[in-house]
Amino acid sequence: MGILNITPDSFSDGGEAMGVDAAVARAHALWQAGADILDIGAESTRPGSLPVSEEEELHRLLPVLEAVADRISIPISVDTSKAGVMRAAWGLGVGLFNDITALRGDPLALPTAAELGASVCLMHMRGRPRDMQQLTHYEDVLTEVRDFLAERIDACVRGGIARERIVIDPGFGFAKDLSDNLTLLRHLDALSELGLPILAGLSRKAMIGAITGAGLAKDRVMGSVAAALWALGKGAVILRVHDVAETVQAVRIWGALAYAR
Ligand code: 7PJ
Repeated sequence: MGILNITPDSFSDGGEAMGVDAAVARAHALWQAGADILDIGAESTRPGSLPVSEEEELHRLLPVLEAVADRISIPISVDTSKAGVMRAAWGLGVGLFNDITALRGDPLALPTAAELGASVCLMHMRGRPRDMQQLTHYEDVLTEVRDFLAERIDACVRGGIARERIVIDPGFGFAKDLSDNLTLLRHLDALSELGLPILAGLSRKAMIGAITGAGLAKDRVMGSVAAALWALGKGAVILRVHDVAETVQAVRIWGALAYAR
């Protein structure tokens, strides 16, 4: 899953607000580099970030979706918590919603995703991006994340979302310190008992910098690839990454070995 951030402030590729042409060019490049899914986000979710209005989110997102939809032929996911954004994006062919609040952020999100028949990615987080890094004290992070995801899966299924349409994600870096992230990654296979595909988002994150000393997000590519391969070995089937070409090359080697005799 290749990441396309169209926010002015996303932590690893931000700074420049992305215009439609630049966004389309990047989407195309991610596809050509071997992405199987494109994940487009118009609301920054990095630690400390503030929410944007639905109007602003749609204003950023819709022109890009319109331009991208008929230029690339891979499924598109939209990062959003808002039912209104889901509905508008669905109308433009988006089939997957990647919601860092696991459909808790907007009371209409779950019923809307159910009504549309959309697929959803449910991610573990405590609090909201603006305060989540004060909420990193766990008795047992693995059990808590697994129980949270189990509860959210139940809520979604009861609300009419088919199990087959749900992906789960431990939410690396979301209300977690380095040791929480390492515990979750080391034991990622513990989430396999929930019986759903696991997505891992490790790309360029602070934990990669903390371990390697790579202060700048753009210098964390090789560390991110290493972490992604570990995640694959522990059962992840979707890797959410900025550096698609590099990750695809590594995954090809991993796959050749995983399936060799
Ligand atoms: C994640 C995400 C993640 C899912 C972000 C970043 C911060 N969505 N959105 N999982 N991270 N599902 O890209 O570093 O880990 S935003």
